[in-house]
This record gives sequence, C-alpha cells and structure tokens, in this order.
Amino acid sequence: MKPLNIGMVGYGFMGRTHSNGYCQAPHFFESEYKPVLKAVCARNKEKAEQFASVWGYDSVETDWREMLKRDDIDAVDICTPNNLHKEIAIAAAEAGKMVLCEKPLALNQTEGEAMCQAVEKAGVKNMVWYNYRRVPAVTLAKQLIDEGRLGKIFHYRANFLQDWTINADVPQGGAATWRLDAEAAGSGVTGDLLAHCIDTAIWLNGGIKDVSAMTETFVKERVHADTGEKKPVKIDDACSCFCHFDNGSLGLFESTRYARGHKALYTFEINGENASIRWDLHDLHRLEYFDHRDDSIVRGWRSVHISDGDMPYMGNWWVPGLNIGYEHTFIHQVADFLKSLETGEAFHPSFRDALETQKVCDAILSSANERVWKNV
Ligand code: SOE
Repeated sequence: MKPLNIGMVGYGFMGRTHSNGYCQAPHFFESEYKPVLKAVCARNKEKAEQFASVWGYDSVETDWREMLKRDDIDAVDICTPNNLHKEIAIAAAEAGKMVLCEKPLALNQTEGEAMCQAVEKAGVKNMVWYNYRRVPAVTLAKQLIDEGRLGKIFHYRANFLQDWTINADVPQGGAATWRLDAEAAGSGVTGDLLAHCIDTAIWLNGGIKDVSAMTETFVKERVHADTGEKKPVKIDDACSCFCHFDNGSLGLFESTRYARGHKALYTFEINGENASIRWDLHDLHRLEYFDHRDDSIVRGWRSVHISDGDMPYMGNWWVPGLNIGYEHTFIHQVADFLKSLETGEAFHPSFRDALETQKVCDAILSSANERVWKNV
C-alpha cells in the first residue's frame, strides 16, 4: 500500500472526526493508499502530544511552517479556526502539499479566491470537509435527483438549527467558543451552519443566482475569553434567506443557534413535479420519498431505510438493517479522496466548489446588511 502521510494543524472536535476518518477508511474501503498519521501541529505542545498519543500520530509540531518543510508530509489537513485557513492553505500548496481544509473554505470570497488560485497554480489535490454530502441517504438523494425521478424542481427548503449560544454567559473567542468571535470565524451561523445547507443545496439542485436574507445578533455583547472584557458581538446568531436557483426553483433556508431544543437539526426537503424527498440529520439513515406516479390507492410518503448494500456506501458496512452514523461521513470522505488519488479523477467538494458556497454566504451577509436582494 502507498502511504498518504497526513500532517494535521489543530486538534479540536474536527481534528477528532478527521483523524477517525483516516484510521477507519482503510478498514472498510479498499484502496492502494493508506493514510498515515505523521504529525499533529498545535501551539500547545502538551495538548498536541496528548492528542497524538490518543490517535496514534507519529510526531508533534508546534509551528505549522516547520511542518510544511518536512518531506515526510504529503497532505496538510487544516482544522484550525477559519481565520488561519487561507495562510496555511496557500503556504501548504506552495510547499507542494495536498490541502484538506475544514469548512467553511475561508473568511470570505476574496480569501477563498486566493486559496483556489494557490492550489490550482501548484496543481495540488484539494478538498473541503463538507461532510454531509456523504451521509448515504443524502448521496442517495443526489442519485434520485440525477436520475430525474423528481422531475422539474420547484422548491428547496433547508434548516440547520442549534441552541448552544442562547445563554449570554457563553464567551466569544477562546479554544471552545471561537465560533462566536468574528475575527476568528468571519461570520456566525451563516458560515458555520447555513454553509452546510448551501453546499448540499448546490450539489443537489445546482447554482444559486440571487439571495435575499435577514440576520440577527440576539446577544449584543459577550465577554471575550482572551481578555475577560465585554465586547460587542459581531457575528450573526441567526440567518434566514430566500434565493432563486439557476434551474428556476425557489430556495428557503434558515440557520440559528437560538432554536431551543435543537442541538443539530439539519433537515432539507425538495419538491419536484413528480416526486419529493426529505431528510433529517437526527434520523440520518432514512430518506423520505413521495412519488406521485405511484398507484393512487397506495400512494404516500415512503420512509426508506438506508441500510441495504445497494444503497450508497452501505455495501462496505455491516449487514442490511444495521445503521451507521455521523462519523461515517468523514470516513466516506477519506475513502473517496483516496479513490480520487488512485483514479486521478477530481475530488468534490474541491476548493472551487466550496468557493461557490462562500460566494453565496457573502451575498447573504451583504443582503442582510443592506436589506436588498444580492446577485451571487
Ligand atoms: C457547530 O456547533 C458545528 O460543530 C459546526 O461547526 C459543524 O460544521 C456542524 O457539522 C455541527 O455543528
């Protein structure tokens, strides 16, 4: 087997999901390539060493620039807060490394463009971890749409709802709560949660033409974890958005961290001329499907349990009837990336694909600020 030597920058929640993906993919998906956990990089050496020993990384670095100089690193995985993505990705590409970047691609479109140019100029393989494309039920939705089963699409509706920032005592900044700090995150729910909905939507239903959005910041000031001082909150806590897709369908999206009772409710529903589908992350192995062409006396919503070997990815898992979960989306992403190395085919979502999502997010934020429709 050919080694694919991974150097990971950052070690938070996403560092764990990705590391698990690298460890598990070769157990379940055949490939010429095998990820090798070569180095994890973080400023805090002790924490990096602890992470390395839990996941089996061979070595630890405290400066990502030093890691990029190493000949034994093939691919750099960026799991840092969003404000570091651009600098690390561009330097990694210039060092000839493959670049695997956590979502969202960048703080904004301008940064994203520069990142795309860097990986394309260097000719290095790249990808962004929009993992929900690889929930088997979501991949099946793509298959059904591409087969034309839904017919002409009229509506695309998606939500991503959480409730973890309702408490005004949650700080901004710091290791666990940088997502609330505009300097580190770029935006709030738009880049963090709505971006997932947009990535899936573009993948399933094509490009987005224009948007009209509103955002709100419910808690106006929060203590900053670094200084202990109260500072204005500059991220969006909630975002609702209408859009037109290039195919003529209408989109409706909502993301918030203020939906009490919802921890990670990601749902979408697509209504076509012949059929509709809907999916819910909390019941991720089911795809609801309604086909108007069914015999009318048995017509109704089918709840399709995605566990049969014929379903995307499922032939590589247990036996029919048994479920898989959230962590498997990352395993699938690693497996598909390894396959793309073998075949030489392009991997999606690439930096370019993620730039499309970034453009939509930027248009959403400026539409909300200026209270006008914005072209993407
Ligand atoms: C935020 O809470 C978060 O962890 C996002 O950053 C992830 O991208 C999403 O998949 C789950 O929620």
